Amino acid sequence: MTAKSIQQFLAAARSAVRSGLKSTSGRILLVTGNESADLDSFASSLLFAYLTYSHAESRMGKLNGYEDVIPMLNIPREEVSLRPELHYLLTKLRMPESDVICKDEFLASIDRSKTDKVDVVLLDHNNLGSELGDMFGKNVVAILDHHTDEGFYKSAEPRIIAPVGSCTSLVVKYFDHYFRLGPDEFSTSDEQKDVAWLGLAPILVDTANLTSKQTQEDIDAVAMLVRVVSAGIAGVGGEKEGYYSELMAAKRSIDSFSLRDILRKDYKEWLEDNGIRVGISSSVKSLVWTSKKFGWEGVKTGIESWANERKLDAYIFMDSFQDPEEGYRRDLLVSVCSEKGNVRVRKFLDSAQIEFQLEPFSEKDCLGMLNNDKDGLWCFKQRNLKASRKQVAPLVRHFMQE
Ligand SMILES: [Mn+2]
Repeated sequence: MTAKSIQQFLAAARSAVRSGLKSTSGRILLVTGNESADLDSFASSLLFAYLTYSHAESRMGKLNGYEDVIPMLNIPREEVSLRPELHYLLTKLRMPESDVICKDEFLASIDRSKTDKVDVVLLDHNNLGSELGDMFGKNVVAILDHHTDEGFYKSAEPRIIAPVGSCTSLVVKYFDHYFRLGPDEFSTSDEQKDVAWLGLAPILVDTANLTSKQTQEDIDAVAMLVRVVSAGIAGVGGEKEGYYSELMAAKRSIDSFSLRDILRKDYKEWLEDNGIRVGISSSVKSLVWTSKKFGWEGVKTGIESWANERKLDAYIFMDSFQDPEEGYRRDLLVSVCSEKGNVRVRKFLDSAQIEFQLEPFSEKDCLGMLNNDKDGLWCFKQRNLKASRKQVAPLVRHFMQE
């Protein structure tokens, strides 16, 4: 692999995967984000892969000597179209969507009997999922993440797990020698600018343009990246805001999606040791919007068939959106999907009602979405606005593990 710009790097990795990683004799470094494959997972893994690859010599023996460094999107190819914000970002960066390497393509390219040739870097998660975990769980060599530490892969180096707004901020900090401009540096190359735009996207989206969940690391990373993208350009200032609104508009443009697409678009699932399986979808459109579009009966049936398809014991749908009257809002739908899930979900609800300040829908909002104890299906307005899936998942998993 030889490449200079990040576009060339991705194209070279893609072509190595196309021609078959089976045939490479050297070692392979797989760099992957989590299965939601959101902008943070995409950008953090691509940035980490590119900067590791292009700075291999200068990192003093860390993570070098790999024949191929492969950034991988942790979803099958057919799910890429569910991410309009990714499409927007790729277009802005002049990267063909077909250059992105998806999980099914990577797995088809390697020799599955020689998985010890592959080392893995985890970005934006710290526990490799079941299928990849079985294959590469022993080979995790580095982790940068901002989820709850599940305590695996203790020998990974670096192993940085910190509660920042966006995992990408950790990558920017880790490679700050690439992004930090000296006091006398007033210009940056177009290559560097593209890399900085890539880094900015998830940090702005995850922190709502530095207004929510941002930590000092996110603020520092944005400041550093903005200096890179605006270096040498006179009279700038507004691009960050424009970029953020375009990313958000792209992310919300899911009007043509089917309900199944909405449920699987930003979805995470956990299989506990006791065999209990729980899934959580996040949506950028409200439960009321979804219910208006598909009808409440349609939503219920859709959830039921998704739960059947995924063999779930419990299912949660979370939304976050701007309400014209109430401002930023969140809702939580909780559903029992099996006998085994029943007691556990109810125990979770007892805790969740307090922890996440859940409030039943009022008659005027509910569009038939009445809580139904008999069906094991409940909808709430979530008044604790800080609790995203990062907080909801550990709590529901705690009760599923019992
Ligand atoms: Mn993330």
